[in-house]
Amino acid sequence: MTIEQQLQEAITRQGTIHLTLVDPDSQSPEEAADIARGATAGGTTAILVGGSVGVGGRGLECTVQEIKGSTKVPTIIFPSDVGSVSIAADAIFFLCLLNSRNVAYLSTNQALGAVFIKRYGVEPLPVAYIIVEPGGTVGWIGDARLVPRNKPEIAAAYALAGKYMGMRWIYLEAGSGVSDTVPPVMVKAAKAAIDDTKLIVGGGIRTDKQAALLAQAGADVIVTGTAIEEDADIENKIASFVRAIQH
Ligand code: 1GP
Repeated sequence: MTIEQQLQEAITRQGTIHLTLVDPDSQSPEEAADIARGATAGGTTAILVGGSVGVGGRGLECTVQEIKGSTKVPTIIFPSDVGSVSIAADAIFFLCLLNSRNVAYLSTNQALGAVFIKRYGVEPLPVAYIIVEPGGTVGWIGDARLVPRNKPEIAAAYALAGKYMGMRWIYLEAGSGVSDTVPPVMVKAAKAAIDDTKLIVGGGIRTDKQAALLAQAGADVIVTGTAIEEDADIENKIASFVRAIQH
């Protein structure tokens, strides 16, 4: 079974699934492996590895290898550009940043990375990436024309465009560590537009309540990173997210 099929199946089983984001720039590879171990015990479905700044090279490869040695769930690259691709990973979010002004994030990095991931057998998952205010670091680096928080219909239009371009996953991103998540009403509008295409939501999710509201609004996948970095009891923190979003 492909990684994509595994995720799809987990969504069918659990309603909404949780993915844990590990930023290789935030800790040592061994500490990253501890996070992955705790997250797996807590019931996360996969580990995403990525970050906007300082990700690449040997540090990234070592982090992916340590994580892979510590968990049975898939390890998926969440890239910022072609430099953050690891050949040790199981799969990669093959992102197109739909609301970027910069062709590098629309197709150039993708062209440079495609040959590489084919050669090393990393499974690509086609993801339309849409950045919403406040957008955080990724909004700035990705040169995104941020979707205004009070314009759910714009997010829905981008989400539908992503679906019609053939992406099987649509990702609404508010930015890592930001103070406000994507508004639930925006998630609801995007999900209504794309029907059975899967919707991923991340950025600023710190509490079970926030995660539950986003799941109820239509998120198929909830991503958290910062909340886990900030909590000493990773297993329990993830377990409570997983409980909150199941339906
Ligand atoms: C993934 O960028 C997010 O979409 C992660 O955000 O670090 O705020 O959980 P947090």
